[in-house]
Amino acid sequence: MQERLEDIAAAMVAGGKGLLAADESSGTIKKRFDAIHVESTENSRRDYREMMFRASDAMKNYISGVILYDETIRQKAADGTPLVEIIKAAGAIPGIKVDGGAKPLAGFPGDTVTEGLDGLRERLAEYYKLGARFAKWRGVIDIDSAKGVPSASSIGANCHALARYAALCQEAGIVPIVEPEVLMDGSHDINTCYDITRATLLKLYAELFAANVKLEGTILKPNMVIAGKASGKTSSAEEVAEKTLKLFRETVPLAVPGIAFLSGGQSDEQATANLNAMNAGGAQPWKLTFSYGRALQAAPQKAWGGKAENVAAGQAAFTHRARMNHLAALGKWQKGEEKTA
Ligand code: 5MM
Repeated sequence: MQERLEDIAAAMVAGGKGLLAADESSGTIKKRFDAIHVESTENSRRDYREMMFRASDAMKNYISGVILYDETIRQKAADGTPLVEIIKAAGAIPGIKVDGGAKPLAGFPGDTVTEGLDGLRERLAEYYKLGARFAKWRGVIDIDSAKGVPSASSIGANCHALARYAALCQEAGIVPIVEPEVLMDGSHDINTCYDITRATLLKLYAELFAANVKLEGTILKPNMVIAGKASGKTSSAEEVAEKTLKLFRETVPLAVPGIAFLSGGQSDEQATANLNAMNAGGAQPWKLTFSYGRALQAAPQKAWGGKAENVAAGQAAFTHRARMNHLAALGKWQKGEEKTA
C-alpha cells in the first residue's frame, strides 16, 4: 500500500531530525571538490557521499532524509550495495532533486526561472520505483533593487512552476519540498529580504492553492530573513528569528507540517544558531528544522579531502554538524556544544 503523503511529510520533520541536501548537480559538486583539491569523478562523488550515508550515528539519530541527485539515486556503494539501501537501512528517507536548474527569464534581465517540467510525470514515476518518497525543486529569486530584480514576473513564474511540480509529485505519491530561495548574495538589508520573501511566499501559497496541492503533504524549504552577504551587516540570531517567524505567521498556512531551512551561504555556526533561536522560544505552528547543503557538508568535505584514510574524520565532522543542527531543531543548542567536536 502506498504511504500517505502527510505521513511521509511528518516523518521528514519529526523529532528534531532534518534533511541532508546532498543534491549538488555535477557543476556544483565540482566547485566544492575544486575547493578541497579533489577531482570530481563518478567514483569520487560516490565515495564522498557513501562516507556520509554510512555515518550511522548521524544518519540514525539526526537525519530524517537525504536529497539526492539523479546520478546518486542510481549509484552503488563500493561493495555493490545501492546507496538508496544504505540510506533506508539507517531509517532515513531517500529524496530526489527533480528541477533542471535556474535559467535566464526571457524579457527580464537579471531574473531567472527554474526549468524542468517537461517529462516530469514520467521521471517522477521512475524515481518512485528507485525509492524516492520526496522530491525537491528550487526556484531562485535574486535581489538587486537598483536593477528592478526580482520582477513580479519572475516571482510569478517561479511560484507557478513550483505549484505545477508539487501537484505532479503528489500525483506520483511523492512529497514535494517547495524551495523558493531568496538569495542572500546581494547588498540588501534585512528588511528588503523580508519584503521580497513575503511577496514570494504569498505568491507561492496562492499558486499552490490554485494547483489543488494538498499542503499537509508538502514541506517548505525557505531562506531565513537575513541581511545580504555584501551588505556588510551581520544579522543577529535574535533578529533573524524574530523577523523570520513574524513573516511565516503572516504567510505560511497552518496546514503545512514543516519548514526545513536552506543555509544559503551562512557559516556553519550561524545557520545552527539562527535555527536554534527560532526554536528556543517554544513550539511554533510548524516544525522548524534544517535541510542544509553547505552548512552540513563544508566541515566533512574539508576533513575528508578525498583521502580514504580520512573517512572516519569526515564522518565525525558530519556527525558533529548533524548533531548541532538536531539540537537547534529542538531549541537546545548552546555555543558550548561546538567545543565537543
Ligand atoms: C546542495 O545544493 C543544492 C543543489 O544546488 P545546485 O542545483 O545549484 O547544484 C541546493 O538546491 C540546496 O539543496 C539548497 O539550496 C540548500 O543548500 P544550502 O547550501 O543553501 O544549504
